[in-house]
Amino acid sequence: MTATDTYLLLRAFCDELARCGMQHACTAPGSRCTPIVLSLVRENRLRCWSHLDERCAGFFALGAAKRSGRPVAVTCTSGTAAANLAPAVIEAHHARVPLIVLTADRPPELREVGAGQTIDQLKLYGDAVKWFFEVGVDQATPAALRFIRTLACRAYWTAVAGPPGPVHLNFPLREPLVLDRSAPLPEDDTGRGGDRPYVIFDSPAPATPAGGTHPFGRIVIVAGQDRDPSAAQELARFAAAARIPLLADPLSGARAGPAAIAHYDLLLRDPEFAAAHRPEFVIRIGDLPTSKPLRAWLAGLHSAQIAIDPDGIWHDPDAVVGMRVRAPYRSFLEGLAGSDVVAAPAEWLASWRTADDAVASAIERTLEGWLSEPLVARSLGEWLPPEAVLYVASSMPIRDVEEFFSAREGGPRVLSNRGANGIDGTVSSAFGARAAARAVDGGPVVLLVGDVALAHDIGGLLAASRLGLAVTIVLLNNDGGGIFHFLPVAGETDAFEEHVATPHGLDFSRAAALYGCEYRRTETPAELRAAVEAGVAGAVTTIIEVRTDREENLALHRRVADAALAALPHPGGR
Ligand SMILES: Cc1ncc(C[n+]2csc(CCOP(=O)(O)OP(=O)(O)O)c2C)c(N)n1
Ligand SMILES: [Mg+2]
Repeated sequence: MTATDTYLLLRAFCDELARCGMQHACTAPGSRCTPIVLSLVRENRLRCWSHLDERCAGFFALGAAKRSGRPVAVTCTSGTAAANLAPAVIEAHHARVPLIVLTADRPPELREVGAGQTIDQLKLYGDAVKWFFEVGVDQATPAALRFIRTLACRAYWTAVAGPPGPVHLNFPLREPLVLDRSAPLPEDDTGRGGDRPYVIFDSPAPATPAGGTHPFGRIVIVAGQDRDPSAAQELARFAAAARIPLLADPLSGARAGPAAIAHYDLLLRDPEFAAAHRPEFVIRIGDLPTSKPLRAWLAGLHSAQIAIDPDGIWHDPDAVVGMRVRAPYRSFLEGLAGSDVVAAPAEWLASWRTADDAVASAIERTLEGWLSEPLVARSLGEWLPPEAVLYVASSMPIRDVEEFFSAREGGPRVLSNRGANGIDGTVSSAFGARAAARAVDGGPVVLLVGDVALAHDIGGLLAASRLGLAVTIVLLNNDGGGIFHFLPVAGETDAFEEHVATPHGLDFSRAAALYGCEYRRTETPAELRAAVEAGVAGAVTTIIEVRTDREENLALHRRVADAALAALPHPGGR
């Protein structure tokens, strides 16, 4: 096996990835990965994004794959470099995001003999990948070229089909790792004509589901994160036409229209409301929303519950779902719309609607005037245009978006790493979404992030200057993990501040300076709006900091919940 063989095979491999539809790849530097990096970079149909840090590279690829809906390749060298991709691979597994991980490795004769930068990379990511394959790179015979072309297609289609997810190919590579410049790569005519992939993968459209009981009477739809935002508008229209309350997480894209119940998280904290609005039938679409009151309410219902998911995934922590439909929900809705389903009684939706509107007014009144964490989340939902992506960090940002976003036609697309709920890699994911957005529709990307999450992935900011990508970062800086004040651990005062809340005192304007970003500090809603509008219209990454106080934030959330409760009608008195 010579360098020519290695490069011939890898060129065919990358050619097939591009033919299948891949647009983006991420690289990280090293010696052993040189042939893979160079082959990806030299494939003109791929846009290769260079990273210093493999953890950032992995999350950047994840964000790009989420935004584009297509697999993204990520490569790195051997050793702990490959281990640094693990968090992104795990998130991709849980969130069903197609990634193709290409790790370089030592050849067999250099394993377990003390060679440098060598660890056991076989099945390194365990069950978090859909498929692992050790690629025996050999002589580039026509048979081997056909094999590697098939392998690339198999990796691509495996990542997208069924539940999408990550696949891992490990490439043992022998020196020399660069080509002899005097010998150009020979032609290779093993590819198919017409730029077609070597293997086309066809999965038949799923049949419209049959069997089970048709939904009836007092129905609610609960819509969580879904991969197909285009179907969300249809869902909102369907719910409105059928007068079905639509409890839609902003991650579903369906929090819009007259049936959208935006504030279910607050409504369902009222035991009287929750009891009086028990449905006869629940249709669950996409992932389960984060809201604890919603989850608890669903768990305590005795209604029929049906879950619709394109992959038939078994998400049901409380074991209450009685029927699973494996189909995109669009085809389920078509089936329902064409059936003799009787629309829910008019007063059913009206009662939800009145309550939701009352809570919305209570929120407005309570948040008015000053810049708080909930107001920032709510305002971004109202200000951002439909072509924008709002990438939301885990912890309080995603909860505030779920609790406070109002229903709106044409709001931003909301993305978040909710597969494993990590606060890691958030900055890199947002930059990845920005990279893919440029190819999709050019819309801006805004990141809503807490200070600990930003500090955790501060290296992700390097993408701003190195890769020329602009993300508007709205930083909620409460100097620590504000979320923990909502938990019983907040009472453990001997260790809480130092070991749980973890204040750090970081001055993020210095991080902005280090990474070549703009920086603004805003104190009022008007200032924030001006800064966000300037940020999304501009071509540079800006960190817009809003300082808040963790204790005050807890108190404000309680005041909003009290105001919401007081705004709801309580016929029996309270
Ligand atoms: C990788 C990872 N480590 C730790 C956690 C646990 N965790 C959840 S929220 C949080 C604090 C986040 O703080 P910040 O980003 O400032 O948001 P805030 O809670 O203030 O809204 C931590 C450490 C996690 N989810 N993921
Ligand atoms: Mg914080």
